[in-house]
Amino acid sequence: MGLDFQIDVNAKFRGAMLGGAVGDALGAPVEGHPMEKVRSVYSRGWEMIHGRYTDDTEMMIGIAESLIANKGFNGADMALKFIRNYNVKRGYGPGTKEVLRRIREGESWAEASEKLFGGKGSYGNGAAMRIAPVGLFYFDTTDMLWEIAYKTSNITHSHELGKAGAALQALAVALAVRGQKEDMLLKLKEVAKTDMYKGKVGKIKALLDESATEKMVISELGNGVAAFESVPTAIYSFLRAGNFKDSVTYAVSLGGDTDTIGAMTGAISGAYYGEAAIPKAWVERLEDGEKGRGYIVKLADDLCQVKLQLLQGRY
Ligand code: AR6
Ligand code: MG
Repeated sequence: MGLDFQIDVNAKFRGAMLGGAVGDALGAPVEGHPMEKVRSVYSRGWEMIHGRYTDDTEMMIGIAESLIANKGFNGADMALKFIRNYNVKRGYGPGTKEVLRRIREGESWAEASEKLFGGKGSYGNGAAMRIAPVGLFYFDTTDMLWEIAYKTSNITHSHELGKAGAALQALAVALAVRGQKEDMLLKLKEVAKTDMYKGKVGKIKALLDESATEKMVISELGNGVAAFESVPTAIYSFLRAGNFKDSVTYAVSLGGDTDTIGAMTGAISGAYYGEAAIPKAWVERLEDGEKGRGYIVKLADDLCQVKLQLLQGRY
């Protein structure tokens, strides 16, 4: 493993984690707004408004912390990290709020999520929005990545469509680390097990081929809080653009669940283009408190170090 490779991978880890946080913070001020309203809020250009991230990034931080501390997946510890980091002001979805409360009150971390939504579990995008560190850590092994993405997701989201969406997002991040943009859809289709996501991957291809309008993208792929209405939209936003800024601003401009679609697009794009491709002004405006920008960069570096050491058989 050459030094150039190590530097390149580290820049991609930083790109994915910072890119996710930046996309989240850019989308946060317009969350839930329709496309036209987003345009008017950002009418003077794509400036970072307040730079504050939401639950998406807070939970992504928990995943990274846990993977680093355990040199891999440890469900009980990951659930604990989610609970320790939990700040109600970050705007958590109702399902995730309930699961974390149940675990805090003593229910098993492995089963609490199964009680939600009449026993069906959540298919919200809350598992996918935070999954980037899993995509990074298992970037070289699709089987492990898939398995750990499901396990990580199941802590809060037990519906198959919630977990499959998160696994797809994780694999998109991994393929981006590997530099596989051209054949990303082919790879995603190979592993997508559900008809829902197979169908969505097909639609992404069709929309790319026909230079679709925003309205078409919203109606075919979605811009909502369900994983199947947002993960494919993030992948599309990455694939249609030629740089980090265009992909993330496009994702946010669609309206709807802008912070999460922005976060997921930012994570994939950052993993592909690397840290240097993220507009400096956005990074500088990103909050930098206790677990802010500096901490996120440190987590990306630590995650990368652990991964590289494992690859070199050092543990
Ligand atoms: N049946 C019916 N509706 C469902 C089901 C189901 N099985 N699963 C999810 N929903 P939730 P999240 C709907 O609450 O995924 C935050 O802003 C239901 O309306 O698990 O953690 C985040 O930043 C449910 O409330 O939250 C994300 O952007 C909603 O989907 C977003 O919210 C979301 O699922 C989702 O976060
Ligand atoms: Mg959010």
